Amino acid sequence: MRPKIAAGNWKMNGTAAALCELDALSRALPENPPQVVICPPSPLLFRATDAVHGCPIQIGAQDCHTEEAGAFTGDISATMIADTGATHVILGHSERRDTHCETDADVQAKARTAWTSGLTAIICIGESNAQREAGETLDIIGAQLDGSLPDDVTADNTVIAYEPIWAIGTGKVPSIAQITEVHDFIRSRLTTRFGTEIGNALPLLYGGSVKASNATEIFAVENVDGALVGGASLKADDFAPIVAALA
Ligand code: G2H
Repeated sequence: MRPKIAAGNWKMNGTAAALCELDALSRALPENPPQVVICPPSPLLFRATDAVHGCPIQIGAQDCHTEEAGAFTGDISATMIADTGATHVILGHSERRDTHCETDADVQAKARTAWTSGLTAIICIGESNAQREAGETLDIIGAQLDGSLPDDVTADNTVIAYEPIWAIGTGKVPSIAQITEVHDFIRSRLTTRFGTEIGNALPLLYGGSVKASNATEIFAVENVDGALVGGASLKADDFAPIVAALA
C-alpha cells in the first residue's frame, strides 16, 4: 500500500504571519489524515517546524544545493534544511528548471545530497505545452525520470510529482484520461527500471491547479497517490478540503 500524500508548495509566498495557517490546518485535519507536508519559503522553515510540533504535519523545503556547504551565496544545503527539523525537499520543480536552468543531472545530484541528510526528495517532472502539442509528452517524461532519479531510489527516500507545466498556476487541468495515461506510463517506467517492489511502492503525486473542486476526481485515478498543491495550499480553508478528499 502506498501512502497518500498531500503536499503544499507555498513557493515565494508568505511571511511569519502565514504560519497561523499551519495551526488552522492542523485543527481542520480529518481524523485519519493522509501524510501532509507543507513547504514554505526557507526563512520560515525553523518557525514552521516549531509551529507543527505535535501535529501530523511535516515540513519541507523547496530546493537544496548539490553540496553540503561552501561558497554558494544565497543557496541552502540539505544539511541546513534537516537542521530545521524539516523532513522533505522539493527538487526539480519546473519553475527552478526554467528560471534557474536546473537540469536532470542537477536534480539527481540534489536528490543524493538530500538523502544523505535524511530528507525525502519530492522530484518534479512535467512537459511544456509545446511538448504536449508536439506529441512528445511521454518521451519527455521518460527522459526526465531516467535523468532525475538516482539508481538507488527507494519508496522511503523519494516521492515523484507529475506537474504538466501548462497546468501550473493556470487553472488549466489535464483531463482525467491525460492524467491516467501519464501516471500509468510513469508507474510502468519505474517498475521496468527499479523492479516491481520499488517501482510499485514509489508514491506518485499529481500537481498543477489542484483545488477542492477537482481533487476528488483526480485522487480517484489509480496511480495518483496524492497531490503537490501550490496556490490552494496557502490558506488552510482551501487546503483542508483537498487533504480531506485524500483521507
Ligand atoms: C504546481 C503547483 C505546485 P499550482 O507548481 O507545485 O502549483 O497548484 O498553483 O498550480
